[in-house]
Amino acid sequence: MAVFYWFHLLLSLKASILRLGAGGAAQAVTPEKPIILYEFEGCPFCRIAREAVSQSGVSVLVRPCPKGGKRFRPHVKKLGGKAQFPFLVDENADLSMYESRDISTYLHKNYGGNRSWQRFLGPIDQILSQLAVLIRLLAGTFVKKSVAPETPLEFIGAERDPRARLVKEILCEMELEYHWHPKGGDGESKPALNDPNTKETITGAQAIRDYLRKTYRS
Ligand SMILES: N[C@@H](CCC(=O)N[C@@H](CS)C(=O)NCC(=O)O)C(=O)O
Repeated sequence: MAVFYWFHLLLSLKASILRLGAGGAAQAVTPEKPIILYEFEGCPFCRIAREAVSQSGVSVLVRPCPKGGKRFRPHVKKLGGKAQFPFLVDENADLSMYESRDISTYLHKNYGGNRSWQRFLGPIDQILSQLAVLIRLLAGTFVKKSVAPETPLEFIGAERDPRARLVKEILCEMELEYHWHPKGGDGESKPALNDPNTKETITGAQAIRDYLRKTYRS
């Protein structure tokens, strides 16, 4: 219902304000082989990694790992030895890593953008990220039942964009794998979703949320 959407959008805007502007989208960079990010929206450390993805402009394949999720969580344990998030796998460099700060440094060094000044706030940065999780009422933390798409979806929207956050929360809770492009190529400013499985393209966060629930909720 529209009223709920506006309520969540207001809270998401507050979450973006708490992040002091971090997570803007830089010029798009497409890596040769996929960079895979295992993460979940309701994790304050994962947000720091996502902000670095957005600010470096690099496209990544997101494999959402909400608490209780069974689709991708086991991959992380198998690949890295423990269930800790965020976890990044870069097939271009044949490496994988835990630790949000290491991921942030690595992405900026190898793909572009600069470390945001918010990182220098140290523990305050982490506290603000945690507060942003709380202000979003823990959205994107716990798994919801869904049907897995055969081919990963494609989503365009910056980390800083409060509307994009509302979509990523649903993608996360439903463990829907997606290629995340922080910045689109055509100057379109609204979040956009391409679904290669149904060949549909949807723009606008509310419409995308409705589409995901209608198509993939089980
Ligand atoms: N120092 C790590 C901390 C990562 C961390 O504690 N992540 C939590 C989620 S916020 C985690 O993996 N918890 C285990 C779980 O969710 O199963 C970092 O900065 O990346």
